[in-house]
Amino acid sequence: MVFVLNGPNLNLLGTREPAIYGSDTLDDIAGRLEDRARDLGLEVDVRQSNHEGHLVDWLHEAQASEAAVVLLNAGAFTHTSIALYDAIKAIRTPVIEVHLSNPHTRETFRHRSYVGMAAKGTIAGFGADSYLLALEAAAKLAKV
Ligand code: CA2
Repeated sequence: MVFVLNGPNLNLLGTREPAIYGSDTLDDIAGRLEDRARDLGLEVDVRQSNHEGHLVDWLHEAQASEAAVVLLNAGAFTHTSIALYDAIKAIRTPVIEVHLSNPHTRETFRHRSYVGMAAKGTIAGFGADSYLLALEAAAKLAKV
């Protein structure tokens, strides 16, 4: 199982700012991930929350349920959350940081990533394809 965890405001994807985030909704992305996961012999569990603690709980759940990998787009919590940094450090499950945009080409407050400091790796800047590329990396980590 691959957990695909999404943070604040990503429920609004596809409705605003398509120039930055693309026009796919999170449901569209989930559908593409499910299709590719099937081909790879994986399953995905795609979730979204606007609440930091839910993301922390789900990281713990990933470990407890022996998920193979977590893909994490923590939204703006990426740049603020020591709780997410600690949670990623606290679990053995590898976490791949995912972003639609490339935060390094944007405002300086997006250049620091607490998630990236703890994650196995980062894929950013490819729009919805960032998630698909991260799933390919997850398949290699899961050795399927
Ligand atoms: O590029 C990404 O995936 C981000 O994680 C998106 C976050 C942003 O704070 C990060 O720096 C980079 C913001 C998600 C906001 O999503 C929206 C969706 C539709 C309309 C407006 C915002």
